Amino acid sequence: MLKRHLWIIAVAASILGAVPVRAETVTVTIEKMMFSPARISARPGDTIEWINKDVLAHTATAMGDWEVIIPAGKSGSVVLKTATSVDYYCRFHPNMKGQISAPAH
Ligand SMILES: [Cu+2]
Repeated sequence: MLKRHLWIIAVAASILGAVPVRAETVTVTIEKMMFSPARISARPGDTIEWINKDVLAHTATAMGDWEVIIPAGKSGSVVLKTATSVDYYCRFHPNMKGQISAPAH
């Protein structure tokens, strides 16, 4: 009986191990000229979505990599391609800064 239970656990573990990690969407709100939260963690394949609640347009710009323009009251998104940490800022308001870090393994 115990052997049978162990076999079921082993099968369940192998099935769970084979399921790829689902891509997630991480949302960042822009309000009062700030990214909130300013620091997020995300994996490659995850979508980062910025929701701009300000009456000004902003960007999320990772220098030399990607840029998302987020009009006033709108949202914009990017699919993360790299597993390294990325610093980004708003090109229109360079004091607005955010960071995307790789989750700890
Ligand atoms: Cu801005």
